[in-house]
Amino acid sequence: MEEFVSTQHFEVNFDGLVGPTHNYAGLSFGNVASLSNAKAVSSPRSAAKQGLQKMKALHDMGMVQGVLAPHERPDIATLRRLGFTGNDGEVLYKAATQAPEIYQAVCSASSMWTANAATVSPGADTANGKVHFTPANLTNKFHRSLEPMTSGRILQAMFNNSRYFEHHLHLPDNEHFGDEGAANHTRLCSNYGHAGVEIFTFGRYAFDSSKPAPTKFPARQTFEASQAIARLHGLSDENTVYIQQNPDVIDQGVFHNDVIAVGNQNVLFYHEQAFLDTEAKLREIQQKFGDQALHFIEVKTNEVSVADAVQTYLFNTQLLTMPDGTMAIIAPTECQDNPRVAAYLEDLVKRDTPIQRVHFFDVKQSMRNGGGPACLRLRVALNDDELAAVNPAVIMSDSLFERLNQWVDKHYRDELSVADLRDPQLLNESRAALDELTQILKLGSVYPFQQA
Ligand code: SUG
Repeated sequence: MEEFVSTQHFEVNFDGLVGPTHNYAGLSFGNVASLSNAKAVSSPRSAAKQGLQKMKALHDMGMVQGVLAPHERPDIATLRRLGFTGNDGEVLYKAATQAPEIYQAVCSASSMWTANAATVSPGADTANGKVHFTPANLTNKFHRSLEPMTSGRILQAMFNNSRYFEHHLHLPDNEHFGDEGAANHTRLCSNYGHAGVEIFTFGRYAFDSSKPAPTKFPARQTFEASQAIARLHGLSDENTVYIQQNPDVIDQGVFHNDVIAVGNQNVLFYHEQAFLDTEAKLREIQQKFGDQALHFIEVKTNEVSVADAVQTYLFNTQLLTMPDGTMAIIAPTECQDNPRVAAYLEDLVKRDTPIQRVHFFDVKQSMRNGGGPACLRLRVALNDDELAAVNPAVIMSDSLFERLNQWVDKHYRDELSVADLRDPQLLNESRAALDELTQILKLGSVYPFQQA
């Protein structure tokens, strides 16, 4: 067969590497798993390895897979900003004894959920043809609001070429512009290289309290934040859809839309209760998508309840186009263990949709904090020129997998309790680990401790 050169397009998944302080402090009100596992003992080492196994498996399936580095924790710079003084040891001691809640928050390894690192729009959708990145401000949770500056620096070190990539500052740090990044953003397209429909899902209107909103748990993302991201990225109105999440499901633990819906190419997989005004919104999506028919796969409440979806993370799965063109679901083992969800998935792959396979992964360490397979990854659709401009040291390979496993074995603890977070050694261990990691991933000095 004759070979011809054409532009290729990929969806690259950049997974968050779990940081050395991974723990269960119960920090996320509205996130059922985080609250119900509060104070359990974690295993940073197995958490990191579970994540690496998933990355390696996707690489082995022929996907392009990347790695996103964790953040520096405990976050000494924030503690100093909050008035704790002295040398690093004194700052830690004072914060841990005088303000344990603040201290636990600055120890969180929550940057591992890279679906919340940023919103990304591929070049095919943006006015200037560049790939746009806006780190999420994550204002709703104090421990997460510490992430955007470092996420921005890490993304710039990975996508460091202004010809192809444009980086924005995160939105103003205020609940009116609460932004949770790609967890509330889905892109449908006929091909990764063609302009797609970018769907922004939000929980409430910041400037209009007469509109529906949840009453029990917080709506983390606002309509106004979603609109601002679309403006920054130069998206056209013809290719953008805004959908409000059903406030009732937020009140049942759906703190991000990716807990109740996931999309890829021409498939939107969602729960019947996920959205408000569902029928009209699906029509708008189809109309903006164009002639080609979309597969709207709606899961009914009598097939899978919202409670089962929240417990198993059926929708926090990765819906991936495999190299052979079929789609596969990357699901947590919790889906396999729940008879109703397992039966649903078994039936789904027999239907006439692009989804042909389900692969189960054990990511329990992350799941116990409410982070499934899809939370752990940031999707970036790239063409081959753009991919060639990405820092190659962050792309998964057999040797990087081996190197990162050795690195985890060398630096990570087997067990970590919330009480252990007070151990002053943890800061030194984390810094030593991250310093080495920036060399492995060739990131330069992205952490505050490296810049001091
Ligand atoms: O923001 N959990 C995270 C989970 C984020 C999941 N991401 C997506 N759905 N995309 C959160 O609630 C818990 C941390 C603790 O309790 O220690 C936490 O932050």
